[in-house]
Amino acid sequence: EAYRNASKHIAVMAFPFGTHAAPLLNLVRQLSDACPDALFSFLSTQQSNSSTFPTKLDKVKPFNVWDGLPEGYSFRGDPHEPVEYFLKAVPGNFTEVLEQAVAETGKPVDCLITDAFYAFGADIADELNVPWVALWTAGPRSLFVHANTDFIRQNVPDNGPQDKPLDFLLDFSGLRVVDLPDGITSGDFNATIPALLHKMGLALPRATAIAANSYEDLDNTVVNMLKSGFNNMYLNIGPFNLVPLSNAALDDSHSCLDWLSKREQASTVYISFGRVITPPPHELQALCEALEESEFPFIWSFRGNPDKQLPPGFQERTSSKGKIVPWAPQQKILEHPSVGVFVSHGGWNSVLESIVGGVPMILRPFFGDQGLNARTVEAVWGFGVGLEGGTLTKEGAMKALKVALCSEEGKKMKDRIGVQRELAYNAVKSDGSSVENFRTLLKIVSNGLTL
Ligand code: U2F
Repeated sequence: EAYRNASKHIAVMAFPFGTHAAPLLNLVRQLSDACPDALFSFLSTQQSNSSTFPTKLDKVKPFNVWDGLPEGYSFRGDPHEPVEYFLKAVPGNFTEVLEQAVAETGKPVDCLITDAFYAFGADIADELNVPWVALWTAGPRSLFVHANTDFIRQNVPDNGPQDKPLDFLLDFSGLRVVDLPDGITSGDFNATIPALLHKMGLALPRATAIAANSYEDLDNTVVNMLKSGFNNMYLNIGPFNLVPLSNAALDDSHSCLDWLSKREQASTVYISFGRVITPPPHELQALCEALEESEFPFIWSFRGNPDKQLPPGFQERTSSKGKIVPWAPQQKILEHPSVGVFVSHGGWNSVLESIVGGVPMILRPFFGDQGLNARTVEAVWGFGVGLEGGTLTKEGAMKALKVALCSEEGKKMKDRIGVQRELAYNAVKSDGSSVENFRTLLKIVSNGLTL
């Protein structure tokens, strides 16, 4: 019924893995609230839709696209495998269902919103003659290196030193070749994800607008370079963690907040390596030894089975000081006054949540943008510490914990992140830059404006 009275039909194509579809759906819900005469068709896999759609939404309708998995497929533990299959099925799986959505609604598409990963969004939007809006769910710096991959390759010699500074790029001199995502200057350029991101970088200048989960004052030089590369239509509309929280983000079924309230101010270590990563056994061992010996209280959101993967006896010996849980309300934890440091993989959402909580970081990056985020936090923004050699050792972890929790440098980090915290809050005030950028985005989406 709602469909018949709608004046606009906006199609949305989500990337159904990791922390991608949920922030896109949140954005769509905000756009829908601000533009009540529009209908949104949200295309993702059945699995992704069923976990991201909380309840039935009035003007946002989920459509399931094929996940690309061969018949009878069973997951064998490699998280990359379903992604590879899915990416073999795009864009055909999307365009097929898009036709269905148009037939069902009786309305042609007025605007296309996609995850920025989908370079094919440019072609589909061209064909339909509608604006293409892309959402980049990570930070500006990682987007910048994907948009400038060819230039970076020209400036980094093959097999050159990994510690070479990226000083041929403005405001990158604190970063090194080794901090770049795999597949920019090293690794297999033709592997699925590097090839996808390279294509994305080449296609994004064709987008009517690119929205991103950040704010103007964080990494301003890089933001300005992105704007000039993207026809001034690079729009920071974050941090998304300052908009209302999802149920998963509030899930405190293991009573972490209550536990934290019994700790002293800024005393506790929060540990999480994101939604997928468990560090290798020797690093888990090293971190456990560091925690046990340094005796700081800790909460650890652990992916995997702690009984099998942590050293024997560790949980019993630390039970008065530590709490290990399969899921934690991370944002709430980082905003809790008892938390003093965040041991993290450097995922973009974690960086933003640390900023909003005002908690300095210890970084152990693993893949993708994490190395870039980690090094930027440490060397450019100065509110976190890396680890010697880039991995967790007992001595390295103990040193980093002491720096963050009980040193002058730790206090300075806390001050610096406090400044960012304020800037982040300012960005989402009613006259803040992220809110203004959202209004610009809304005009494009609701009026079907093209460049
Ligand atoms: C991928 O990152 P992840 O999803 O692994 O990591 P984050 O970007 O840091 O996001 C993790 C989110 O999960 C939440 C946490 C973050 O919002 O608050 N969470 C929680 O609420 N409770 C828990 O116990 C554990 C996590 C990728 F690996 C990164 O490199 C990218 O930067 C990122 C964004 O594209 O996606």
